[in-house]
Amino acid sequence: MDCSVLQKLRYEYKPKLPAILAGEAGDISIELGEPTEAVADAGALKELFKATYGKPVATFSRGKNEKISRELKVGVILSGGQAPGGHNVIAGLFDGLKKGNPASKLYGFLGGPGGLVDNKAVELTAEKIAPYRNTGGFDMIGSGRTKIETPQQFAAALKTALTLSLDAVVVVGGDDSNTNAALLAEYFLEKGSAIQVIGCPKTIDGDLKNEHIETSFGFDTACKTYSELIGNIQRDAASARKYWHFIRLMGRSASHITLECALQTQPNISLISEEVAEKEVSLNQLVNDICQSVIRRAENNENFGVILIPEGLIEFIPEMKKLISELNDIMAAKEEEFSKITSFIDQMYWLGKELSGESYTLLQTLPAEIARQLLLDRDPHGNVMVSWIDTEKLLINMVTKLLAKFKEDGVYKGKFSAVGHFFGYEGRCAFPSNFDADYCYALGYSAFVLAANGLTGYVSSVKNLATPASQWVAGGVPLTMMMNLEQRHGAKKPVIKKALVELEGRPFQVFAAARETWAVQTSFLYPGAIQYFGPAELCDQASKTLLLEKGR
Ligand code: FBP
Repeated sequence: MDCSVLQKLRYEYKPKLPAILAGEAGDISIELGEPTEAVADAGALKELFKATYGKPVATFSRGKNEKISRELKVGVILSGGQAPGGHNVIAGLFDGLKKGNPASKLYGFLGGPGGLVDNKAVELTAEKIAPYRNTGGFDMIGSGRTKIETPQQFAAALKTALTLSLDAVVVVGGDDSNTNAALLAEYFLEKGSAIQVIGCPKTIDGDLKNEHIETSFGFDTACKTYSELIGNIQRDAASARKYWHFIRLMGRSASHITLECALQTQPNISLISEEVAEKEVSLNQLVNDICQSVIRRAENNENFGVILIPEGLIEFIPEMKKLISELNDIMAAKEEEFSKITSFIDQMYWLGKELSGESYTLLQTLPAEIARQLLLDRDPHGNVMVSWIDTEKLLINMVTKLLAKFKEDGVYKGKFSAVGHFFGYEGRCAFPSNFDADYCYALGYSAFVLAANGLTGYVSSVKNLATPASQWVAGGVPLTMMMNLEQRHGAKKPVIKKALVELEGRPFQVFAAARETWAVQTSFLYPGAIQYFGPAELCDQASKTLLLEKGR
């Protein structure tokens, strides 16, 4: 098979493992802590998860453990958006299984959770896995966003697992997919089946994190990739001195990616959605703030700059949030009726009768292109597809108009020309950084240990990530511990609580302390491309967010 030089060298890379996982497989035992509680809504969740609620946190320690050498059959699913390192989760899981017992088997479900429902699986062998080790992408088995939610889908999933005589299913996914894993674990037990379900924390968005999950995999690589691109644009902007670049970054609701990229590259402005919500900043205020930075830089003859915009921003601007939430509820309740209205004008007319007066007026004042994007389909979990909304264009449009007005009033004398960008897919399948390659391999390996020990309703956890990999701490966290009830599709549903940017947290505080300066003075940093081979301080560094959160 043809491959690039980097591909070849990455196939040979040996991920670094926590010391506990690097030794003999049979030498890993499990310590269980105290029963746990959900982050909120404990009573309701106890009712919904009768069999799996409140399990203890599991930590691995040294000790003989015969369960590790059990012959196992495990199925693995890659769920949701791609994130660098998914292939290494599979490689770590596979290597663990084979080390435990060479007769154990791993199956990959094709195309995401739908593969489990429809029984589309392939056996994953050493030969199949070899060309994917330490590479980006999810193409080994594909991914999908099917949500297992109907009784028929749950029954079909169980049927597939029984047909393949599986001992466990490992779901590699974000908050929604791990919520699905928790529901599946509960369902299997409820139906009297011992088939276990174990999750793995994936998502470039970085919003699946808590005390036990220090980061989701893929965040590190995606942010480093975007930061390389932002740095390149900053150098172009500082060379040409004629454009303001508005760069929207993926990340769904949370602004972790934008904050991390801001810390890595020091652009002029970085909008943080969580702060916009907290301070109830209106769209007009936001636009005015951007204009003030443009004006002050123009006074220094710097008619260029870079602005980072989190893709979820629009959902956090108070008046937009209200509009989107009304639209979500209306579309959940009257999906069929709405889907029959085909023209945009008719859709707007219909919404005039459904939305509150305030929200309808706002919808009408938005550029038609943005209004149209807000009315597009929701994802299977009921979320508005924020990656389809061109917020950077909306801001460029509004900033251009306001600056023209300031010019008329004689307040602004500079030149303003803007270029919009959206970075998302560029970062999701990059070769995983050493951090992600090591972390994912360890997550996969830990998932094997959890499976061998018969645990279900757990997510694989590897902690202490700000230290060298040998000091990482591996174990499992009960999924119900991370859950609460939230409004989805017009009803309260159990979901894993998304971790948004904490304004009191160190990453935001460090950024906030410097941003006034960055807004006016050109303070750009140029991180360059991810380095895979070389000294540890260049190649193995975790994200700034993680290091700051861990007090480094
Ligand atoms: P996950 O939450 O599934 O990991 O997805 C992450 C993400 O990349 C978001 O940042 C983005 O909004 C979304 O996926 C885009 O979805 P799609 O790949 O379906 O276009």
